[in-house]
Amino acid sequence: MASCRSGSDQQIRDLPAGTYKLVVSGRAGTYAFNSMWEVPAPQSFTLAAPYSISNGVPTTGAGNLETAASIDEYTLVTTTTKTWYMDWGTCQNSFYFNWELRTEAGSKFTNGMCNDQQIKDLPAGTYKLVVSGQGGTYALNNIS
Ligand SMILES: [Ca+2]
Repeated sequence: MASCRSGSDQQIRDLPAGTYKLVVSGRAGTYAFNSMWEVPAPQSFTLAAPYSISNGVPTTGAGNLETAASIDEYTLVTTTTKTWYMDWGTCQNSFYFNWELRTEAGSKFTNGMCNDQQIKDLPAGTYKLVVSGQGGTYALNNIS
């Protein structure tokens, strides 16, 4: 069903219930299979101005990607079109840290990593900030 490249983690989506056999083959040598676990459902939060996030803020589970496959989703509402500045704080595993700002309809408005960024001319509306990565805590000091 699925195969892996050397050392790369992988998600298997929508695996039907059943009995499976994991078959390992390749060139001679040792290998390690660290673990296999169920991907947690995304956690959802609501952000209010000044839209800051840190471990446990605004509520438990925020600011923390508990596993390498965790996703945190933040809903925020803006009332006027303006340019926003996203001031990201420390992100563990920042090399793999990603965020995406989606419109209410679910399409991507912009995205980025753990670097401060301006979002130009964001129209008023309801948005979802979706955060993913390889696990660890992160902080968004504010969006202003
Ligand atoms: Ca979380």
